[in-house]
Amino acid sequence: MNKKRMDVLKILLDNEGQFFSGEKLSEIFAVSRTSIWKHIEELKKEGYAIEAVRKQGYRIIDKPDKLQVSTILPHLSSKWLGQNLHVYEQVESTQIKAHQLATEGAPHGTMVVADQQMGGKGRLGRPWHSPSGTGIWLSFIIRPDTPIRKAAQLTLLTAVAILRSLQKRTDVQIDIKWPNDLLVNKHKIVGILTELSAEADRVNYMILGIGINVNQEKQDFPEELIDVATSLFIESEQKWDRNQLLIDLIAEWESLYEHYVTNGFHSIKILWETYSCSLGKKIVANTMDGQYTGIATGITDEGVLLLKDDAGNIHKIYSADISV
Ligand code: BT5
Repeated sequence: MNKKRMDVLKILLDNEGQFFSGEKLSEIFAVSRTSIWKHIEELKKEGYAIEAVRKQGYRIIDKPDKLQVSTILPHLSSKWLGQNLHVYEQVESTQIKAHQLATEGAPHGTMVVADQQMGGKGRLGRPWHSPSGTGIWLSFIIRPDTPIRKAAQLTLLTAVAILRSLQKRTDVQIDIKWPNDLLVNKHKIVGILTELSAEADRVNYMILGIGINVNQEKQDFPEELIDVATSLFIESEQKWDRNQLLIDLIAEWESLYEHYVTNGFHSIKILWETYSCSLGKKIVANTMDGQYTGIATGITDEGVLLLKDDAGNIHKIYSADISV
């Protein structure tokens, strides 16, 4: 969408439900009223329901339920996260797109969002169910100046940021399960996939992939997910504006990350511990080198989970599937 049309849209969205005069719009943009009218006609084609009343002007009465640059970009308060934004109707996986962009030199904060993924990825090659019109499937590139051993901190920071941004709008009680799941009543509502490219011991770039189940109804999940997955709609019996949730998440993630860069991981760790549902509980950790059972006693300053077994030995869990 061209810049002027996006700006017209922003004004109408900022004044949603109220009339904004065509004359004022033409003054603001220093164009004729016919030119404004043409922008309005184009916006209608994109799915906006806009009412035009003589002497009163234009007002938006309905927005398309679509993730789109024109609804997101003008409302971002972030300095860099999401400012280079790519939104697709359908992709294989936003992770793959983000990796491609990163190798082509895309800047820190570049974001890829899709309405539908045909081959959404979880960890260890597991699939991530990403149907159209329901969720937020996104990946973004960051280029942190950090050693590899600290990369896990960013998965935990991401979990905290998503939880906080969702709880700004909803009353749904969300818990974090180490390292990358957000749960509601033990059902997964968000998954996070962290991938990185490194040289020697330094991170070259990281891709943070996030899948948020927003408006799925129970029957939208395939059989095998019915008992393990949930969505904001299922938990709150209300449909949510995905563009708005994404705008909130971008603001929260960037501000938490800037805090982390300036002050270190410690306060993020404290937040994470407050939201965690695994700490102090008996857990089973399935790792690459075997299964450990014991109490999750905490996380280290590097984001590694500490598990105390029955014999009192402490194990550091770097990567695992956990059941609580
Ligand atoms: C994850 O993996 O939880 C990471 C998921 C990351 C998805 C995002 S979407 C945007 C970006 N682009 C991608 O291609 N991926 C990222 P893991 O912990 O391995 O969990 C995967 C497991 O979660 C699957 O084996 C299923 O059991 C379950 N699952 C699959 N789809 C789900 C969904 N939509 N909601 C809840 N659970 C799901």
